[in-house]
Amino acid sequence: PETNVPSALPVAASSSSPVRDQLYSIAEKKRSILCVAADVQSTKELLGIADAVGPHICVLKLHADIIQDWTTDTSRRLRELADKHSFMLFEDRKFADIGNTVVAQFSAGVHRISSWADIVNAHAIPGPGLIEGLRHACAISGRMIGLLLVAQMSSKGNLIDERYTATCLRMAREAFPFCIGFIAQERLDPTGKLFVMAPGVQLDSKGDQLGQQYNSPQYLLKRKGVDFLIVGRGIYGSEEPAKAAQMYKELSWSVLHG
Ligand code: 5IU
Repeated sequence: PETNVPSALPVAASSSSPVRDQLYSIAEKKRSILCVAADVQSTKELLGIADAVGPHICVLKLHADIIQDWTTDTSRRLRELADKHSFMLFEDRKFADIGNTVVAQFSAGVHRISSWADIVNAHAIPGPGLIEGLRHACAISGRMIGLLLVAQMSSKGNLIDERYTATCLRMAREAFPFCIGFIAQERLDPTGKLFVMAPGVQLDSKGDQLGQQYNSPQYLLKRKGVDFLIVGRGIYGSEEPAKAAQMYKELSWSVLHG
């Protein structure tokens, strides 16, 4: 069923999560609810995209584990660009193991995610121990990091049903303010305190050969009530990523405020 609710931006006033507050403050300042998914495979490309789209985004989403030459220098330079252009770094790690394991996955290994990310996400399937583990690792890092639960997916035939999504909502409420929202395809929390970032956004395509399904910014923002849009290939795969990012930024902002 379609929710038909307008997006919640701005609702920052009721928030007591510093990460959420920072995100909404950046969004307001830059007039951008755009997150670019930079799914490229080298540090050079990643930093190039980040610098090019930086002025137009509130969040840069990445998969550190597809960067073939990742070093601590990659994260250091990414953080410099995030500070230069004022955007947040979202590692799309989709943690999905027991608490004890995700503590290590979050803080150790080659990527040391908790040392540089502002936002991470997780599947809810292991239960609350996973969230506890991530919160613990976050506390050890001494950094403010926000968690998004994957409550729905954009891919065809995914196994998530309404009951699972409703359970995610319950878990997220219990975990606020560490958990600040969802990756989903529609508004889940009627108050908008727990926000939704929606992937599967592109204007020029309906999907890909491997099950991805795309919707338009208009549909997701107006009909489904999501708060932020995630665009990957529609931007980094275009001839001029900076121009494409500006277009998606302006279009999505005007759908909400125009
Ligand atoms: N992503 C999805 N759908 C989902 C989830 C994550 O597409 O349900 I959870 C990720 C995958 C990719 C980005 O990093 O969002 C979308 O990229 P494209 O716009 O290139 O399809």
